[in-house]
Amino acid sequence: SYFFQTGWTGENERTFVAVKPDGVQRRLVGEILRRFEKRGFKLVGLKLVKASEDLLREHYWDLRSKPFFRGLMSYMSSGPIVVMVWEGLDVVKTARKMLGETNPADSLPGTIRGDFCVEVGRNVIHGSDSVASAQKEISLWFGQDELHCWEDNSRGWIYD
Ligand code: IDP
Ligand code: MG
Repeated sequence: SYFFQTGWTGENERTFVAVKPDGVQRRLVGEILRRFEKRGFKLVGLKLVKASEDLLREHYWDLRSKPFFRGLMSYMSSGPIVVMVWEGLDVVKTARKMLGETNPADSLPGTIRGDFCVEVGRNVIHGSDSVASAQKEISLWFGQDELHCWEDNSRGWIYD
């Protein structure tokens, strides 16, 4: 079906992850990619971008009335970010677990935020919070031609 081909369900669920400017500066891109790869998720989109204010405002639209919104905009536009799309079973929920809590102080060791940062305003990574947000964010940050379907040769060793 159309729904299945465009992939938002089962093994074809997708999520949007971004290494924020501090994560790029602190050379965490490889480490973060490695964690998602080794977990068994499939990389279907990846690029380094300098986000425009318009794009960031759209991305964080739900937070527009928060007191930290201006600071968040300047933080997120302070340097390039690495945006990626990962695919796999329950990837939205699992990615959020891998990231840790919004506030690094509440994030357990072993999570990305729990291992690599200390303050909420410099929490190194973004991950979609729901399948609906993931759909919105992927279409905001990626063109269709930038998302790649490929046959996973280790699929049978990752999925029963
Ligand atoms: P999330 O990134 O874990 O989904 P959200 O509540 O959606 O958390 O907030 C988006 C981003 O806004 C956070 O990742 C963080 O960078 C920033 N942020 C959230 N709360 C605060 C705050 O209290 N002070 C400063 N920045 C914040
Ligand atoms: Mg969020």
